[in-house]
Amino acid sequence: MDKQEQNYQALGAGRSRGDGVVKVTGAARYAAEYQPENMLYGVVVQSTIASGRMTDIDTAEAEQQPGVVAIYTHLNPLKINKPTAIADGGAAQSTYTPLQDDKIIHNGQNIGLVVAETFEQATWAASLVKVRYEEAKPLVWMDDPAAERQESATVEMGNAQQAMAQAEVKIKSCYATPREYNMPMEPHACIASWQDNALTVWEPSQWVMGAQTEIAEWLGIEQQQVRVISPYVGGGFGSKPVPYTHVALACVASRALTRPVKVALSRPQTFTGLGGRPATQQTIEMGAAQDGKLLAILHEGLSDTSLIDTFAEGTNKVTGRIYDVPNVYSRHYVAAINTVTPGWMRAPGENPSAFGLEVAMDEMAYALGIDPLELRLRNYAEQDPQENLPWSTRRLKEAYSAAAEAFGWKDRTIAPRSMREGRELIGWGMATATYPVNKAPAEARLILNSQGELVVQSAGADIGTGTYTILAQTAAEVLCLDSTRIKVELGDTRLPRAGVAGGSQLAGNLTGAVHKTAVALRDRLYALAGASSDAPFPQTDAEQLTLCAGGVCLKGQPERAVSLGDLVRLSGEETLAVTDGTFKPGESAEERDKAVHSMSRMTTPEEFSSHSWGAQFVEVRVDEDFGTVRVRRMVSAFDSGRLYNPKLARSQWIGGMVMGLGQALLEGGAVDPRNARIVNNNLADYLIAVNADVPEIITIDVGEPDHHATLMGGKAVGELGIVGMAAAISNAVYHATGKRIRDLPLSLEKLID
Ligand code: MCN
Ligand code: MOS
Repeated sequence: MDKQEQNYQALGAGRSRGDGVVKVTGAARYAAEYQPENMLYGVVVQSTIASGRMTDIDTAEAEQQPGVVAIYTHLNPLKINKPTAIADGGAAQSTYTPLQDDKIIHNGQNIGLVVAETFEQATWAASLVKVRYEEAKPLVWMDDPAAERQESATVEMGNAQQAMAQAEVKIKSCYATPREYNMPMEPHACIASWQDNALTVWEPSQWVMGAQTEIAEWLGIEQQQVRVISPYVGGGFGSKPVPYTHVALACVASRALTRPVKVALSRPQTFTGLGGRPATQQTIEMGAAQDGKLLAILHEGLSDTSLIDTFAEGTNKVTGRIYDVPNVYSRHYVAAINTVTPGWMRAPGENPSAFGLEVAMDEMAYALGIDPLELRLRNYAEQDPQENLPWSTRRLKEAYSAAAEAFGWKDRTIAPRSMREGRELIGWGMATATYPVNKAPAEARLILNSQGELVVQSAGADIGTGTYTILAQTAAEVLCLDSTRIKVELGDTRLPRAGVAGGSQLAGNLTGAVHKTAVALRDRLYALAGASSDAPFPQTDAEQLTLCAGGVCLKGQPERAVSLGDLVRLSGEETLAVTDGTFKPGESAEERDKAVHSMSRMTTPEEFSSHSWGAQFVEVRVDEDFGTVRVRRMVSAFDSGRLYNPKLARSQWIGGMVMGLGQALLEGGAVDPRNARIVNNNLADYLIAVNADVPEIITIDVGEPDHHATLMGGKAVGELGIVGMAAAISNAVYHATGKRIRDLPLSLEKLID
């Protein structure tokens, strides 16, 4: 990049967030902050048992309260159609439809909606709704033999049973993670407004076109009748890929009452109004030769799901992928219990899968008496062992050595409890992180006006990640404009087609789409500058033209540039708009729609195996008397390919690492065994990491552009940082204390037990 390009703050520059100022000044409007006229407030009623049926709902007293407009239950239902699940080509994570019958399948199930003139009136009236139940014994735990099991994913390589029998050194352990909750700052809240046979929904969304699909299905209307608006999202972490049932209730109520209806879940209601990461259990048996060569893995995992939907938290997503293990036999099962359908949470699958595998690697290192990093290097996979494909790029060795060096790993003494300072036991642990590169086509529109101002549009979301910023940077790179002056518009179904901000792929998908569109716009500008006889550069080929700061000029003659605004004026229009992207030319509108309204086109690169990689090191200090664990240092080196914006990529990586710290030490839904109710359903009792828990964090970028992975050379960023953290911390706690804790969180009582 030359000096001049750097001034454009183009792709690759570490500029600050374009949406930063509106967010910190409060000018950015979130879904529930819109104020359509004549709005009503809906409050959701949730069940207080986990299993059985409702025998009666008494709403008489509630109906008489001031301001109450309507109360909907299964006794006077509004019709909600069953949506198509993501797995079946739809967009729903849960297919539960409230109000349609008397069945109770989980505690905290949305069973009714109270609508009133004010939020307070609706809240009060909802508290007076009396539900009578016929209660059945709930299935609370996934290992209950009565819970129906389904096999969901199998990985089979070589002959693991046989190889295991011959292995000289073996370990076998069970690992567990509890139900975890995404807990974004912005709780789930939407406004639905039915007017003139069409519905507008302000809904915080990682995927507005998915929301459009599901809402249209619920209401039995055309997708075009639904507009979803979501310019800003106060975090999702996987909990806002698609709308949940409170949104269905808001939409049908608005249609029935022909007034806008706002429904905001209270924080406790978000614990059961939608899922979180399901609980997992896995058993890993690992066999190696004395020299540390891994020979076999036998693995069986389980995660919980609801009685009506299959959501698998694949505990074997990384089991056969990271190391060169010739023999792997791994199965993952789901068990159906009385819970809300669980869903995505940052690195679904990869995260618990890596927790098991990476703690097992540490256990194997100790069984062999080999340094844990050395063991990983001895089993380095030079190609993808599971797919038998070459890596597109894999700078994991570089990540190991850069992070180990920055951390000072060589000074570690291997024996547990061998490092201490005063009363504090010191533990150093490490783990590997990985996340795949996913891809899907997308579109963008670029609009240039006669003042030379550029707007970039896409339906894709910015959930706090940096989409606004990197799309301006992409256009800036092609068009030689200052990216900080380019306006970006996102998160609206009226904007050009885009898929989900999930699976850490949107940055790659949208930078690709904007790049292609910017090139198309540049070609239009060259044509305007040189095509006709009265053009600024009459009868000049595009090859002779170039872009220079704010204009088009002949190559080598930047002093005689024609401004972009003037070129727009030459076109005879006020603006020049170009829509393009990464769909194959000639693909029909229907095919394009299907691609972004479902996940049918989400793929991974074909000829190569493409993943991001990371090496994560931590230091913990454990108070020997009290058992308290503090993470003192976190050092991670990552290979995410080319970084579109190193400042924002670091922000993503450290966000993942902090979330992983919370997962390791604090997080876990506490389930009441009597009634399958989540007891700690609020942010006072459901603990997540806060600033005081977070130490110095060092991140190191070891990536290189990977054009086999994506058009612009970047790989996944958003979920990578969380993947290895819990294992690294667990391993560090073992090193400090000699105590191996295999079920998260690593809470105090488990340590002093
Ligand atoms: N980036 C980059 N270079 C790359 C790739 C990405 O600089 N090669 C930076 C960009 O700033 C980009 C961001 O990283 O905007 C994330 O890019 P990507 O990895 O493609 O992830 P998505 O845009 O698809 O975002 C979703 C991802 C997921 S799946 C979860 S879960 C998650 C995450 O992002 N939830 C988040 N990060 C989050 N960050 C915030 N603040 N809030 C959430 O809810
Ligand atoms: Mo992220 S959990 O894939 O939305």
